[in-house]
Amino acid sequence: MLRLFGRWAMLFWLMAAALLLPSTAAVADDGYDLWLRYRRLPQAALDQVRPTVAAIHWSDSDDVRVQTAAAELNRATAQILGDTPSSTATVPRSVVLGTPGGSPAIARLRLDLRGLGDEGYLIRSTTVDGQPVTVVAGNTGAGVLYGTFALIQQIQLGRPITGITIRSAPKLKLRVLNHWDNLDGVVERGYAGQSLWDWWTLPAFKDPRYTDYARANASLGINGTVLNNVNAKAESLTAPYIAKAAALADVFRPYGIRVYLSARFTAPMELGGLKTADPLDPQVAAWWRAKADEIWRAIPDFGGFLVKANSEGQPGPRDYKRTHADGANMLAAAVRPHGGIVMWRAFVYAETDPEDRAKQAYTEFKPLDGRFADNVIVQVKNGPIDFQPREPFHPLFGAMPRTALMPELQITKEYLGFNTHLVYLGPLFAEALRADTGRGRSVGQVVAGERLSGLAGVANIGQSRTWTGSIFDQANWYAFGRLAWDPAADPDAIARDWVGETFGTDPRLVGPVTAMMAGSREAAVDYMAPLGLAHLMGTGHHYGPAPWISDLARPEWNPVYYHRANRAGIGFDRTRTGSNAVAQYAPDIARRLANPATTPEPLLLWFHHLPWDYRMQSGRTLWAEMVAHYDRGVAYVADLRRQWAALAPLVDPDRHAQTAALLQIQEADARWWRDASIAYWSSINGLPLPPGAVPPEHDLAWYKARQVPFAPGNPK
Ligand code: BDP
Repeated sequence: MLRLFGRWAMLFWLMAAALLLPSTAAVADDGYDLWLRYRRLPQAALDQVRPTVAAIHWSDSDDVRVQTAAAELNRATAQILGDTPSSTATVPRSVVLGTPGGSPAIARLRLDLRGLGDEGYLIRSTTVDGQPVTVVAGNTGAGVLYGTFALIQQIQLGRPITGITIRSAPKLKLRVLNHWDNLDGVVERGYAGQSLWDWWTLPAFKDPRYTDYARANASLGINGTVLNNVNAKAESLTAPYIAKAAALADVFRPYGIRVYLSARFTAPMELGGLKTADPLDPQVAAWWRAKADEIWRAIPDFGGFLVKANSEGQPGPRDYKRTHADGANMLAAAVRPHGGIVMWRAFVYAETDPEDRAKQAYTEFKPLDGRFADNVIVQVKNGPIDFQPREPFHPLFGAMPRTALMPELQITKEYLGFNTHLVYLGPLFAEALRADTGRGRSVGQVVAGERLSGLAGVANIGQSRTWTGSIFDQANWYAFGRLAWDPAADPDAIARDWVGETFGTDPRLVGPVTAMMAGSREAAVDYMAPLGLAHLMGTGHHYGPAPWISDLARPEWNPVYYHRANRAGIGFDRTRTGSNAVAQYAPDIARRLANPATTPEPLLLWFHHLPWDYRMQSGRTLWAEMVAHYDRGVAYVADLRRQWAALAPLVDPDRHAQTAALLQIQEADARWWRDASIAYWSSINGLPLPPGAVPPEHDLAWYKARQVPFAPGNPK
């Protein structure tokens, strides 16, 4: 081996591996290893893999990301093959990593890397000097890193690694996690413990977990992270916090991950002592320019800012009678000299606006199409309201052809049972990205076609040993990353990969667990908010059912605002006779949604107020259909429990027990949602339960009295 590659002056990456790898000792199967669970393969698989991938890999590149890749591959193969690296030094085959620009070894192979862009990769079985090798190449170190993780995945999943050619490149440029982490360590809508960022001990102490976080993200192709909450504190832009962010950026850089910060619009007043934050005031613009310069001095590859403005009490340009474009463009000018970007959120609504909340963002942003600077990307939640179990796609997608838009998904399950419910979000994400805009392209295609493209996901990560508060919530982080790489990817195939990497490839386990995950989101919709209902949860915490709430100060924070149930019927009329939100969609879509008969049933009550005896496709009345959905949701969860129990022999005891316990909570919660909802709807419609339906366990007063004190993630 040494003789073979010696003349290419290759570097021996084992030393680097020892230096680069985090020292965190993995405790057996507590979930810490995520999907990067490099367990020894079964003997038959080992015999196949070992000759091709020895635990020593070579590159002559000095790109830090290629070095990271080599270190990761060494770590993976050493653990998977169960060998110590030195004992395999004589194995005469291996993997060569690198870029043509940085690695003479790769350059000599004259690989066709066209079309792979800055981040794509090629994995190829080939020969060098008559010796078989596996080559992982990209145009940049980032591509090599992603290709290496893809090769590791092949090995983990027992897929062939000889005779292969795998080419892949991301469809979206910005693949970004949004952490809603506060500087005091509390994570808004976080269900996995305190923030991963220990701001108190940064920048001096770089917790090894930061490196493992970066590894996990890089393995999915995630290339950016916004460190702090969109409900931002100005302090995150002070020198001490910039230094802390810089320390994190140093850890993430070798993994191809850039750091971004949420910016508070009034920071020039709070930190700079200015009298205004008016975006058209020259002093304000100068303050932001100087701030950007200061940040880039500390973090040379800083990505830019994320801004929540004029939403839920946050300050913004509207306070100065300026538009969102004025605000975004002022910041964009400040970051432009550094190649930075501004992600400007369209999650904007106001209680002072009597218009249907579902319409407000479109009304505000659509007229601004073409007015945003070219380094601004407008970040739009997948649906028009707020990360509900099911929403139609946001009408802004496809409606702003001269503006770059990036969808924002919520990975943390604020409205889907926190970390206690097993709800795999792959199908929700895919549904949002595949939605037909009525303009010849899906949401995913619209955004992938932008010159600046991206996908944001509100992170579900905290200090929990499982990272996400449960094993199955890891799959949601995973699915987000995979869909950010390829918005057209199949969520079931993603789940299958995750199960294989997380629990092992035993088909007796992979099939059933993938199937459990596949229907779990629909089950949550069924037991929480069937047929297009939304926003029925308890105030503040957003955990359990409270469709009866009607006394909150802001009208659009009350569930009754959304379901509009009365003796005659239920649902929000968004057709011409109501708010006419349907008119915000492309004509074909609008026409279909304007008529209950052509509205997809899963969205029926989002768009229509219908009588309780409205005839559904099943032949049932609407009321009977609603009850059937509640029952179906509860039955699915009961079934999840049974299936999981049966899998005990195939799953390690710790991870099995934790999941079993959470499923028990979920089943009780699903019944709670069903019973409380049915008790409430019956009190409104005065109808008897459909024949055969089991009455709620308690009366409505009991459900109304039930409190959810100290629920996690609820901002005070
Ligand atoms: C809502 C959350 C709130 C967030 C807000 C947002 O309840 O905590 O601040 O979204 O996205 O869903 O800004």
